[in-house]
Amino acid sequence: MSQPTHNLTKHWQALDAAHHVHPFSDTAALNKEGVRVITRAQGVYLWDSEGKKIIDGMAGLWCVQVGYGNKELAEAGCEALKTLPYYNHFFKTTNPYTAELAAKLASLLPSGHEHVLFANSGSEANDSALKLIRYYWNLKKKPEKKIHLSREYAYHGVTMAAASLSGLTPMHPQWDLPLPGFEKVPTPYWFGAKAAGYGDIGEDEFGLLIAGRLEEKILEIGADKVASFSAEPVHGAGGVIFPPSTYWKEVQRICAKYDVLLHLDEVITGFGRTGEWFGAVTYGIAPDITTMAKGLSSGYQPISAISLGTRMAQTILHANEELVHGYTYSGHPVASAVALKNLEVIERLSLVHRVRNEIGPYLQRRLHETFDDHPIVGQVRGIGLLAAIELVPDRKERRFFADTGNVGAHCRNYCFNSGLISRAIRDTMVLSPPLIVSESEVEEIIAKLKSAIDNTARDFGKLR
Ligand code: PXG
Repeated sequence: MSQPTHNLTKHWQALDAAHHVHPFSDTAALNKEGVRVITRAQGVYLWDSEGKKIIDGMAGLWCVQVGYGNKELAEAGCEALKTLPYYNHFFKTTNPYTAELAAKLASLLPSGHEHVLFANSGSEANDSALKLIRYYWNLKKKPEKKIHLSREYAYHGVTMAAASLSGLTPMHPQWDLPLPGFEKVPTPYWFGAKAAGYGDIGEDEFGLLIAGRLEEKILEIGADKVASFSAEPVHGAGGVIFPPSTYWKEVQRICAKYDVLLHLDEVITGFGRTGEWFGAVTYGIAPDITTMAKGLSSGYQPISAISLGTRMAQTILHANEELVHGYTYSGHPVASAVALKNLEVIERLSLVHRVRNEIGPYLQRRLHETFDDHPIVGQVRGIGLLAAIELVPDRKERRFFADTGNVGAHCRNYCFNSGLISRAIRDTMVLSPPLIVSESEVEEIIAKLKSAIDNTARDFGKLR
């Protein structure tokens, strides 16, 4: 595989076209275009089957915290595969890797979160969290508290419940979702506020106003019927949207006032992405339940977790009955071993500190220096190693391009052709590089993005 040939590319493309249905893709259209075959990766770089080198500004799907090709993680997985390739936790059993991982997570999580359950993906974690929330209210003898609130623009995954929880509307019609019992509230997307008809409102004021919409929704439904409010500390796939400084405090006040459980989806924001171990710390949030995946194993193995805060743990762990839930692969030994090693590596390399104090501020500063005055950039925003650049027709106005997504897709194609992976969400270019990215690699990402945005501006008549 180290010297891929054109013939092999065609071979893999043909097999894939004949048999593989791709996630979030029009597979028939993709097959006409020809799928890209990624064959190896090292550090922040990927190589395709034609030998093209690509810098990964997205850490895979927001998950490869320690970068690709980390030998320690590979060896930890290999060792577990040889020692205990599989066993489950159903029959009065545990294994050393999973027990140690649970304890390690308890030491890193926000205070009060001492207990974790394991699953295999972010979607499963969120699905499990909703079940645990329902169970909690049943145990509390408030079975009528069953409505799950979440936000527009939220991405929480694709199972029936996680997709119902998600607020990205294209995720629903194909599957007759959301299920009954899922309701949405607006999100404090300040950059879009003017276009959405909120006028020239300040960011902090907007944060309070939108938090107030949560309160209105709870009152409209009746607090006695609302089970939970789910949210990402920062929206990821919905467009890398950061909360105004007023927002989370007010949301927590409202949840406490109406006895609504707060479920924090840390699938993207966990494990250093925002410069703390968890987004809860960055934004001062005390959740009742959290879900995590992705960076937990740096994506090297499929594993996710759900942590219970004191209140939920005390109730659920003292129910004096069996918890009728769990997956064949909950706390898989190989995935647990890799996740455990991943957390050890993140700690030993001080990656969280590095994101908060060094490489995160460096990335943010360079993005501002490069794009603040660009004719088609309306806003540069970010924290840690998470950033977004809003492409707009006029940089002075918070207004979007008419044909949403077209300019973003155009820019993303330029990025890819120059060997950079950046995501376009609508017309927002987003970055979420591995936490080990160096300053010179940040410069490479920014130079390629700059050239892609310049070319895009030229093509749309905004730059000569
Ligand atoms: N919660 C959040 C916040 C996520 O970002 C999930 C849950 C679901 O995780 P799983 O492991 O079930 O995929 C996610 C996943 C994108 C993209 O295009 C983002 C995700 C997944 C796939 C694509 O940005 N996030």
